[in-house]
Amino acid sequence: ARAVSVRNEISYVMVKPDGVQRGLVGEIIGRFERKGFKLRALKLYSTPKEVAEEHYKDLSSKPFYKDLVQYILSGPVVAMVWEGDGVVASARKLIGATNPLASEPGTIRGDLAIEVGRNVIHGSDSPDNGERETALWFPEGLVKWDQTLEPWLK
Ligand code: RTP
Repeated sequence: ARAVSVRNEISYVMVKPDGVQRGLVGEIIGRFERKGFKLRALKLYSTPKEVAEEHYKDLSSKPFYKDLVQYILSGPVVAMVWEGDGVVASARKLIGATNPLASEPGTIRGDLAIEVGRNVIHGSDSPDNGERETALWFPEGLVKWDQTLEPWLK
């Protein structure tokens, strides 16, 4: 039997409204699936203003804060939680640098975006924030499922 991992790291990952509007949801989810992370929660979500403000509260003194909140509220997002060893740092690598013009080709932003204010995706920047953001966006909790019980998944 395979050893059970002692780490249950999770990252809160969100396709932002521009990614949903541009039809990039499948492309983005596919990259996380192919990497091998485990999906623990997923919803198309019309974000409440308080949730957007709380999510970005550390940026509330920045000049772009108001535009940022307005952008997140401009349409539905696809909210997700991905689990796996090292998922937070790995998701940040898959996503690429904040400014899409500086993101490496091969990353989500490097391949799919141009503007920092429309950079299609969010990923938690630390395991603690992965937990905190997950609690904020999924107060209903995560879905429990065990891949090892499903041999056709590997
Ligand atoms: P995220 O949290 O969305 O993954 O982004 P990040 O850590 O790479 O970047 P952060 O500095 O935390 O900024 C959060 C989001 O704010 C928007 N932003 N706009 N107009 C601007 O100069 C500017 N700078 C940041 C981006 O949507 C960024 O992802």
